Amino acid sequence: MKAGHLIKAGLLFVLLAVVLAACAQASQVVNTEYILTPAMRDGKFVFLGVDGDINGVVNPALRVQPGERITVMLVNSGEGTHDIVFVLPDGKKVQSDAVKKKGETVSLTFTVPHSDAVIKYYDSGHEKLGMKGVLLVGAASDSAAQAEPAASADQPQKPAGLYEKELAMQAFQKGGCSACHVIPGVPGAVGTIGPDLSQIGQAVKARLEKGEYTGMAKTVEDYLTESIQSPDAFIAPACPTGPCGKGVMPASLAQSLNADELSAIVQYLGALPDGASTGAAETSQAQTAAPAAETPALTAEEFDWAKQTYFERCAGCHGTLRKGATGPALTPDKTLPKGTPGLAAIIFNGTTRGMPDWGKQGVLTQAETETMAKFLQNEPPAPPELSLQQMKDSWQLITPVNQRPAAPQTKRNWQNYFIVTLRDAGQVAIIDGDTKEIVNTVDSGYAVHITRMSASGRYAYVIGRDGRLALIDLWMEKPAVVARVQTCYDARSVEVSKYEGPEGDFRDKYAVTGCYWPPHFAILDGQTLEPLKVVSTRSYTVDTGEYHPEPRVAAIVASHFHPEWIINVKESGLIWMVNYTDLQNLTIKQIEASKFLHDGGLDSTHRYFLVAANQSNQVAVVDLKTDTLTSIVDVGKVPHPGRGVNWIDPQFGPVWSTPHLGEAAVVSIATDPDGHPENAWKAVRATPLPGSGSLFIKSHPNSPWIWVDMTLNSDPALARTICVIAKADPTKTYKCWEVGAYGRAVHFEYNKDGAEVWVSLWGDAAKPGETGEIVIYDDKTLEEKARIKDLITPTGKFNVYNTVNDIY
Ligand code: DHE
Repeated sequence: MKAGHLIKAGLLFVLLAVVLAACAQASQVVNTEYILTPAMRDGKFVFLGVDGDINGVVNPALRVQPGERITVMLVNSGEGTHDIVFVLPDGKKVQSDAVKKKGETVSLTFTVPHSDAVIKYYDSGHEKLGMKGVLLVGAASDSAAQAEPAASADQPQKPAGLYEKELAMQAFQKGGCSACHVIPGVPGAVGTIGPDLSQIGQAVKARLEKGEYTGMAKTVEDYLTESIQSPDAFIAPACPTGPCGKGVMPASLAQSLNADELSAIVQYLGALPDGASTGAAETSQAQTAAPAAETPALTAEEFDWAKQTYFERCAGCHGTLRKGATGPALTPDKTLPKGTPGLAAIIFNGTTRGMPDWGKQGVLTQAETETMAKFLQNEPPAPPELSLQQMKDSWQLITPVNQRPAAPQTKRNWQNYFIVTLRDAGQVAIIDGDTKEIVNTVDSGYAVHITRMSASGRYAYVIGRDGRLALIDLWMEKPAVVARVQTCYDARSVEVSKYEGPEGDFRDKYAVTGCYWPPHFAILDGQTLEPLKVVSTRSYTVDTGEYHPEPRVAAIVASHFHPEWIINVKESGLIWMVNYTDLQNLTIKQIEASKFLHDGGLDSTHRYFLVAANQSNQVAVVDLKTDTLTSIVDVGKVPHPGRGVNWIDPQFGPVWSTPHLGEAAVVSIATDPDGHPENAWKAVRATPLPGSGSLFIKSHPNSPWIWVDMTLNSDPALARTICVIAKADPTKTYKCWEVGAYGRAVHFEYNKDGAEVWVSLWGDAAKPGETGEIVIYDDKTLEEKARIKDLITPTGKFNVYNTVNDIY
């Protein structure tokens, strides 16, 4: 039996079963049955009749007698979502459920009117694209159907005077295609999410001839139409950053285009590579024919939701004023040309350069991604400033210094405590590294970011994304918050004064917070958190000297060579050496480095500080003894070291390494100008990883391993996979494995003696049993030792001893 016959036999069998079931329930007998299936004809989606006298007929006219009961079955023989709707003469609609997968069937049974009538039927998602026909009751004739108007009000005709290519330009613009694809001749079409379409016409022809294509189309036009209407019918093999994935191209795109626009796009792409609009006249026409779309409107409620969600999810990478940093700028000049569908596609699917797939993760729905896309095309609202007085007003001294213990009250080994961020709970857990018991859980700021310890280790400083800082006294029997303050509305970093030497003893004296908004840092009393001074970081960029209204404070690290903090100002690319000996006469030395400074750490001697300039794909090195720039080293795409890792490479000597968000590799920079001058400050080795999306790396001087995650990889299995690299053979990973069956593996920390490694499995706060856990490994054997379960989205873990002593 031929495949077609098999399908038909199967369809009839299913139909019979459905009809029998319907008969059993219905009081009336079904007189007429039809089977329809979606198909592609001449570049359009249609209903195709199956069996009987409508077999093979496109959008067949179905016939019934007045008052009859009819069953229509819809079989999804391809991909894409379809349904069928009948509009009865009284305006009532009879609509089937949707069929979403190949082979899925649905049927409708209803009674037609008792007099002659013409009843329209259509697919609710594909009517405009050609899926429509009529059901003729009694003597009603086809001519009524054929007399349908050529285009309805919501299906505009090609605007008068617009040529095919201009129409295609307008359609590309409307569909937001340039956000994801390279399309020659289309202004701004340099996207890297979807396949490069430069040669698409030719490529499709070859694909159809070779037989590697699996969709329903037979011609280049049908293939291209199908790829827009049913994007997952065939997944192109290669996207710019790896294999293309299912669900990336938005299935809703076809609905935003009318039939002429769709056809114009198909004709344009089908003619590539030869038919691109390359002529200057055409291009300029195209540019004028594709004016920036109108700013989409939002209701006040949508705007407030988007503003809050943007702050919570997006501002960290794109900036409060959306000027761009870790992520690209999102000002209306950049977002309007992409349009709502293009932006929504990126927000839903993410990118391999580190943009999370908010839709796929289930954080945002399709409708929410569209609301966010609209918000991004509006001017960013400017948030308020925060004065020193306002900081003072927020300050709460819960336990004054003289009421705190004079010596540790606890018998526990408090220097082996881990302060663990419970991100979505807005809390930190203080976990005893010896017994693995949770000693206490305390409230801190919203979406807690990092913890740093005072130089003595006694105090933990916990900063939330909302700029709220909590001070925890670890000497208490049950460690508790002894002071709180808010110094920013949006923050990522906190550090303490650690210097002790000829220039004074500043241990446990000051704390400093680094703010994203307002762009400033604030100096506080280290024991009480009383705000003492605020300094704005607004200034000019290192490259073009352009004024930047929002240069945010990224990593802050305390120098051991001078009483100074190294304050990394992200957007300006300046590293500020802030000397804290005299706050009234503050001295700041500005070192010109590279834009988009983010996170970094010290080398093993603590003399050099290495910081990722992430969107510059560089690492800047500063000599903390001389307070001068040592070098700027090119590394891979979007380095993200955390504090990095120090180890001895068998070939190149002492090195510091970083993984990357945008590249599947750990890159090592030689850090020993005295012992290995020929290699110093060069990227000497790249160790390949199975995937990109790494956030953190960690090692310990006693360990033979380097541990690395791939937290933001879009493949869920890789996102929960960690790898170790053997220091003895750093040419490849030694072993990679999945830490759990859900979530994302993120961030490592050693216990005090370097025998154990703690890894977070970052889950979903809304899913009991999968909220997250910490998995503890024996560092020698790599065997799992324990799991601390049911933690709410655990992320960073900071061991008191290792944090005080900058061990990584
Ligand atoms: Fe972080 C460090 C900024 C997202 C967990 N993160 C840092 C530092 C900065 C920073 C500037 C260095 C602080 C220092 O050393 O003083 N982080 C940002 C962002 O701007 C970004 C990209 C986006 C955002 O919206 O916040 C961001 N960070 C995250 C996360 O999504 C992580 C994984 C979980 C979370 O907190 O939401 C996360 N960041 C961390 C951790 C550190 C960190 C655990 C400290 C690493 C260490 O070992 O020192």
